[in-house]
Amino acid sequence: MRYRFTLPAVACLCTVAGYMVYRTEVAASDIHSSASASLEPIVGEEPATTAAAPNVPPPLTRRHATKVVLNIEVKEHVKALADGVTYTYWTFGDDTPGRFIRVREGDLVETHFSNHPDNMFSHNVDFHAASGPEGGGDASFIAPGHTTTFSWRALNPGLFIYHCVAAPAGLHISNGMYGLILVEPKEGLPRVDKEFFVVQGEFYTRGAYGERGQQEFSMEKALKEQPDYVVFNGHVGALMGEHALRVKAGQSVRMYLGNPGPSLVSSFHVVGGIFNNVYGEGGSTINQHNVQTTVIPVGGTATVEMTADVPGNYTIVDHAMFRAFNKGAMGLLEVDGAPRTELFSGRQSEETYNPGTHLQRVAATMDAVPIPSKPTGGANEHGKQVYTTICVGCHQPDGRGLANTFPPLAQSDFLMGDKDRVVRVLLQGLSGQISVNGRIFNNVMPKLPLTDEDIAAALSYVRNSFGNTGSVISIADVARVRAQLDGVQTLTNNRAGGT
Ligand code: HEC
Ligand SMILES: [Cu+2]
Repeated sequence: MRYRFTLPAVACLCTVAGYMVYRTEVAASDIHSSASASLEPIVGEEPATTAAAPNVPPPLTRRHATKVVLNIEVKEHVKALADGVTYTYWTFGDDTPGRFIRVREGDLVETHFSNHPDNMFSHNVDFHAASGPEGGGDASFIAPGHTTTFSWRALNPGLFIYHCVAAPAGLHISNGMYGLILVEPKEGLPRVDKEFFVVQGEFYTRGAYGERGQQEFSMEKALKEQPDYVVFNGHVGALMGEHALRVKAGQSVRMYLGNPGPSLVSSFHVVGGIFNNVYGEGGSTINQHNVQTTVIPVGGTATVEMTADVPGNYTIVDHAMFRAFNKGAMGLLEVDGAPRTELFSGRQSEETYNPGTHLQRVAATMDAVPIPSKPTGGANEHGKQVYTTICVGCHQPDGRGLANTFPPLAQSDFLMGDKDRVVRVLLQGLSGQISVNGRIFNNVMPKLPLTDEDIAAALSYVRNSFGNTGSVISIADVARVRAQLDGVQTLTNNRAGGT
């Protein structure tokens, strides 16, 4: 209205009107001002179109804005977080994530929000798709046994998170209070063959990952942002096995991705796949093509489109790999179809390859390591020297070895058991399957260039280091075992040339 006063008095009414119309158009497309002239009229009313994870309701065919009636009921209930692990989830509807909601740009979303009387806590909902204080957080905040209604216009197209923002919001999100809402642009989205939605979220439990039984929320881990669980669609395995996402080769797939966090940014990746199109951060335009890994910010989304032409299993991960392999952030996209060997051959051949193994090379360099023939100090210091120059490369400075490769000497039942057997290992080398503390190792320890003094000192040292306490092994012990073995070819020699 103030423009009217800035215009010269001579300006005719039609000029004013024309200016006003022009201004309204700019506002509507660029910033969605609240100018009521830009709002489409609401025609009719219908229940909200929703679907449970990982399914997405079908595209809307409606070409006008309407009143969408959305009902959400909050529940606090025990559900399986992983096999044998339970957690008290707080959910929008029956499960985490809440249902995928699909509305059209311009729709009026009349939200009926109910907090079940069996619940213990007050809750609310913040729609990132809504423009207004707290996205409705304040308008919807209610105690158990209450229900509230508020309405908002879905003015901006895009993919949005909704979540509980009741204090402490991090706790309510950690407990599973989130979902996705798609505001389709007026003209709709390009059609694809399959649509899914995947929401990544964290769980902070007192017990470590996989610890059985009911798990309580750990505020300590939450404050450190160190979850034991990072999962897709609320549960370990929600997209695995019979719940894997299934498509046919060549079908176009759109995945709506969300990340309520509460703390970790997701590096979303489909192993073996490339995203042809990415709607970055879940906005309304494709802003990138041919993307390997897309980022989903905390409290944000991303929409990706891909087509897998080659059949097979495509693993879905947060590429921060320890989350994928050790905390649950893994799913599966199964692509059915006839082989496409012209695109991807699969394994074409396999033969043995032996340019000389690491162990053989280490053994070869051993000859070059000078080892004092006489102890420089007490037996223990000599033993320590042998250990830190020779044994350390494989058994590690802390004596703990390397998983599946070099057995531990720290608290090793093998080392602390039969003395003569241990002396034989040092005299001959060792190959074939052995068991150390119940774990199987099947590797080669080469025969090392050691004198009887070196062996006695080294074994006495390791049997009294890394938390071990045991009897010493004397030079006489080594000499006795050597005499017994006299003439026996070493295992290392037997193995030379590889198997
Ligand atoms: C080149 C790597 C390498 C070096 C160097 C090496 N080891 Fe080993 N060691 C092995 C491997 C591999 C095994 C297990 C062999 C198997 O699986 O059959 C082993 C097994 C052993 C075992 C029996 C299993 C256990 O954990 O108790 C003892 C004892 C042992 N080594 C002591 C030593 C000592 C002492 C030295 C230094 C003088 C040494 N090793 C140097 C690789 C090495
Ligand atoms: Cu809540």
